[in-house]
Amino acid sequence: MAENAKELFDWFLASGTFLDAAPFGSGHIHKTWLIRTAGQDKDDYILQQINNNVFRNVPELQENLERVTVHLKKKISAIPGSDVRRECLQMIWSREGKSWINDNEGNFWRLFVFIPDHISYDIVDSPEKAYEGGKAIGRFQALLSDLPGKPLHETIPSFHDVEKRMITFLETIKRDPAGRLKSIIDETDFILRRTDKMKIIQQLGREGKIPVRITHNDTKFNNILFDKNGKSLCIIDLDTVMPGYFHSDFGDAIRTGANVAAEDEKELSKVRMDISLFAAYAEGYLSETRETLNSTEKEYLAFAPLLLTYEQAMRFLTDYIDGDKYYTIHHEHHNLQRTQAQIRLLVSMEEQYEEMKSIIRRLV
Ligand code: ADP
Ligand code: GN1
Ligand code: MG
Repeated sequence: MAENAKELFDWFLASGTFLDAAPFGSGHIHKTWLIRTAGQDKDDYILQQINNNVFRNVPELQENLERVTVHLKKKISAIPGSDVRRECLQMIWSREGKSWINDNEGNFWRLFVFIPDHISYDIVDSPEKAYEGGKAIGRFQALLSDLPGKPLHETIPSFHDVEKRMITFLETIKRDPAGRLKSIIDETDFILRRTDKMKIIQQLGREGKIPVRITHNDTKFNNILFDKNGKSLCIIDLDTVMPGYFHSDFGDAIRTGANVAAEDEKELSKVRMDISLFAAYAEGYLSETRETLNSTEKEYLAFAPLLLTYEQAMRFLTDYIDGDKYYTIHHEHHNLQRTQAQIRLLVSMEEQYEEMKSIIRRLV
């Protein structure tokens, strides 16, 4: 708990009087609190302690966020009927004129305006929401396509570089620092058997057939906030907005938005990809991006969910072998449980891959 939440809050130029603070949300990276202020008509806020083990260069991270949020605000406010206060993530400046503060223990903090009356989905329960989420991600990518100025910083180097992640996986296996390798032979084998197949998007990128664009890179479905009528409001968690392939965003949204079970479901028989959620998401996404995507990007769109689910299984397993250094965990074997659920999800996608491809062929 941020015992000093009031003190931290007072370092920012926020309006309203601090009332209380409580942990908020289900993100795996930062520590997040909701700060409520006194008075019904005043904004509430999201206070975050930035995870600077994951984001090593906080000034660069925040510079990206400043540029991206300013650009989105400008573009969204030009859309008739838009409500920038609810549709854009808004950061609050500190008294020192920065978008973050550094406390005397070396921790970094930032403050966002809380978007009230939103709903976010760890599990998606209808094709309508999947469609709406797809449209929101497609629109987000389009809005950022003309971001002016220099390229964004790579806030996490090689974030979706699956080949590098494979190397890290192998190195971690070799070190086996937590002595867990003997208990995960099947999972390790599952990952290793697929390494060649999973390099294709990167290979096509190197050949210049898939372009580098500005992407979100963490399109977990709960990073899309919805209003109470099921309309998408705002995309949050902008820390990894940087150069990347559109496939990462499409794939990760399907990984999280078309799985009928939780990302860490213990009962593996419950885990599967729902093809109607996949189709609805793809339809919404392509309604915004059909004109932009080139033919190779379209051809490999159906493969993206398999790749991102594979990558995620490998990331969770790497962290498990490494002794749980990266993701927030809620119990001892949480990262293994997450790995197993992602493996089960990938099997379900592999079983439905032909159908996924024919849906995309129909839609593009
Ligand atoms: P993490 O990288 O740890 O996932 P996020 O930036 O996604 O961190 O924030 C964690 C959670 O906090 C989100 O899933 C969401 O529930 C909530 N959240 C973050 N920013 C806002 C905001 N501006 N308004 C409302 N809720 C927010
Ligand atoms: C993290 O930040 P959050 O919880 O939305 C992670 C994603 C993973 C996801 C798995 C910066 O996302 O890449 O896909 O967990 N974010 C970072 O749940 O590593
Ligand atoms: Mg998040």
